[in-house]
Amino acid sequence: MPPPAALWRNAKVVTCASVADAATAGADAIVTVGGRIEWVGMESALADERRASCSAVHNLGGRLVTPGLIDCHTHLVFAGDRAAEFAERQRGVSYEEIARRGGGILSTVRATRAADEQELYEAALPRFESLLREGVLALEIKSGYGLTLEDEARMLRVARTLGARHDVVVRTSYLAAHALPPEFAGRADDYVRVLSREWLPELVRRELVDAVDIYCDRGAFSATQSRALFEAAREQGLPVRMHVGQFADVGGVQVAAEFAAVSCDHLEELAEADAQRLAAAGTVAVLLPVAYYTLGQARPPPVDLLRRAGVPIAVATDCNPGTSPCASLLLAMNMACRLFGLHAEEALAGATRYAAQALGLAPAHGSIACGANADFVVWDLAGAHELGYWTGLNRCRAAIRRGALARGAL
Ligand code: DI6
Ligand code: FE
Repeated sequence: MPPPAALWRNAKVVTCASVADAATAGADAIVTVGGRIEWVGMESALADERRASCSAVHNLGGRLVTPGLIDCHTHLVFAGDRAAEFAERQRGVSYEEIARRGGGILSTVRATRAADEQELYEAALPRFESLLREGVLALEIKSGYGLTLEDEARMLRVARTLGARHDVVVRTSYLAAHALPPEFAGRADDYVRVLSREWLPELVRRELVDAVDIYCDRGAFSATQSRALFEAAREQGLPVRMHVGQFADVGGVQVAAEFAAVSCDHLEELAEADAQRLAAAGTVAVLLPVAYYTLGQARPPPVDLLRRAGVPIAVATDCNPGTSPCASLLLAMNMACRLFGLHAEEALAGATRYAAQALGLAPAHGSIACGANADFVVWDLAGAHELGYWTGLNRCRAAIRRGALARGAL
């Protein structure tokens, strides 16, 4: 017997197949079969035969439908919090100064190392669920607060468990190159060698790593160290990505482009020639406006330069305890519009189509198209431009995952 087909009708379907397709509804009906989208278009053009094959018909009441949202950059697995540092920063101490004193990332490393797997899972769960309530159906989760083989492995296992228990697509990124752990103080090159040559192959063997990331910036790792890591990633056949240009341009983008990185994230500091390099390499620029906002940075990423160069732009939460204590992708979209000047459709495409590309999930995810997974969201909103307009108001009505209702009600 063929799998059952369903017709989802009377909808404003914003397909997000491109930025232009994230602006307005290009269809009013979807046919799903066995967890995939078999057809999308105007119902008036639906062939009688195909309509007759649909054993279920869902009337969506004229509501907005978008692809499932995708948060392509999170550090949501960690223990503890850094609220005290937030208070310190309010009194004028800088993020980089706090990090130099052994606070910052290393303070979360201490808390995360002290937490067992169950504690880490329970700490991450509210953040994870907050994203799901907003219609997030796929997300990336990084390691990077363990900084030993087994502590990184534990973070990555928790990420896998979150995805499996909630039927959400989770892609992991190995970010041991996040900060220099105290055991390696003064020996950054040694640390990069160990995490690249010893830990990475072992974590790949345990099937815990989908991509490799590095924090390449002033006060973090260098372009040369990034190259060493990326060579090891290439030997493992893994895609690479890079936190780069958050505070300073230390030459990371050139290395990222050379390795055809799937994404470069932050990019507040980006040279014109490097924007061209990203475009030529097919690398997605992942903008993280909540981190920019939390740190009160002065210079936004050069969005116009990215547009002119033709670099695909994604938007993500960067959910982390230091610079982005935020578990709302809708808020990140709002801030991408208000603080970085993204257009509404660019923010939506950035949280669907291009987020999927950054995670290697396109074209199966991130757009409503024939052959894609039937993962989409029904909103109590009149149009896609309203998604990044509201703050503190979540109008996600229902999430459909692989053609079945996963959350909410129709
Ligand atoms: N992502 C990161 O990994 C660092 N900044 C960012 O945007 C910092 C994370 C942290 O402070 O814990
Ligand atoms: Fe980050």
